[in-house]
Amino acid sequence: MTYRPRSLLALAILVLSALPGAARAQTATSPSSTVSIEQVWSRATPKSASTAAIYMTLVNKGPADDRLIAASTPVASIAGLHEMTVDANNVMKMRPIEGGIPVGTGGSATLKPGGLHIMLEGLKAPLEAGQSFPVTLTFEKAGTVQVTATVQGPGAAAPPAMGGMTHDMTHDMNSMGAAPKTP
Ligand SMILES: [Cu+2]
Repeated sequence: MTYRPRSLLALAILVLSALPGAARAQTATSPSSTVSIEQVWSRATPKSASTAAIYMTLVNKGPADDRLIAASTPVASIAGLHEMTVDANNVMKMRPIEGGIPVGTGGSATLKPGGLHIMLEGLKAPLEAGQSFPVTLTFEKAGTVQVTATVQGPGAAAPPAMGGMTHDMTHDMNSMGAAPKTP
């Protein structure tokens, strides 16, 4: 288990923010947390888009089950927990997840295109490839964790470190525009 003192994390954030073009750490662990967050990424959006999605992998190395219950980011007015499902007519739909995204002890949960994602609505500006932005995650037990999402190209199916994935389920938030929402 890794332990990162808060001051070291703060220093890392300072250093990283001073190097906008440099490679960024993609793993974050809350000082008191046992959930680590890996590969936080999003996709570039066209200028007219008001929605986007954030993907990541949550790994629970702690002794107790936990769940992601909320998210927020300054780049959008709403960040909701969504899942993508395929109905009986083979139509993909997404809906808010009631009760959050569970991450069992010793387990992990992957948010990825075509599945679980953090839905951004009310984007304040288009997301551009190469850009990064802060995301605050709230876990039932691990509490609040700050992570940084990096923006990949518009059609990216996975973050570069995981390259070579063959199935992009094309949950294309950009073309969905004003997608129907479940009240
Ligand atoms: Cu969604």
